[in-house]
Amino acid sequence: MIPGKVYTDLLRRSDEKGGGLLLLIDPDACPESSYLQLAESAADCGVDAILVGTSFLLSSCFASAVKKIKAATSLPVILFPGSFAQVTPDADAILFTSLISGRNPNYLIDEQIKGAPLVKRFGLEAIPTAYMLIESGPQTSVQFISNTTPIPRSKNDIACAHTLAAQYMGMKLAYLEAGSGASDPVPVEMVRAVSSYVDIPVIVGGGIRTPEECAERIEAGASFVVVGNVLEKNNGLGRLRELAAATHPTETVHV
Ligand code: 1GP
Repeated sequence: MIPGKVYTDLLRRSDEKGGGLLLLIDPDACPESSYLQLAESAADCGVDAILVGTSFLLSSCFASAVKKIKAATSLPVILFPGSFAQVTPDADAILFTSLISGRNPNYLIDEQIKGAPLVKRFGLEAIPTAYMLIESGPQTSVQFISNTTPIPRSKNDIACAHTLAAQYMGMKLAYLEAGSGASDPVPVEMVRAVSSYVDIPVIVGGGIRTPEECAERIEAGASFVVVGNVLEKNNGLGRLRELAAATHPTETVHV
């Protein structure tokens, strides 16, 4: 499969700036006015792309939220779906994930079979992504909903073996996930071990709240950091700017 434009543009941006920041918007987690304000300001704050997704939907209309987010930003909007029901038309691409750290066939292949025809029908760029849950303190929503056991946070060798298998199966990204709002982000040493062991770019997210936590993971080899929860809680555009700067260590700032 030939890598698509969204994927190649994202990697080029990350290469040029030494890393990248992906803003996760969960339309179920904050009011529409708040997430649209984040979407409108994201490009100016230095964000590289917007992910949209949620573990489960209680209140929002997901398709409508994606459409409004897309209209509010010039950045690529990439679906990060919790289920095939979140495959909607008004996005540029989709992280076509398989939850390879788990052994639940529903999230390894069933959801993908239901979602694939929709991806084709909507003309979305599919980015094959190995999704791995990493132990992160108290149980997160994604662990509970997926009914899977995360990779123990001290077991770098297990994370490396999973990621290498994903690379050999043709996946284009590896996503190390602590879970949204996790108390303990993915350890820096695990990011370093995985990033140096495989050739595919590594994304890391879940419970990352500070510029320092972003910078440490980029320095350890991650190509992208994902943040969501900390911005939903604080609605902080200033914080978003700081987090973006911390993920772009080699960016030239013009004054
Ligand atoms: C969750 O990795 C993302 O899927 C982002 O996590 O919301 O904790 O930033 P946070």
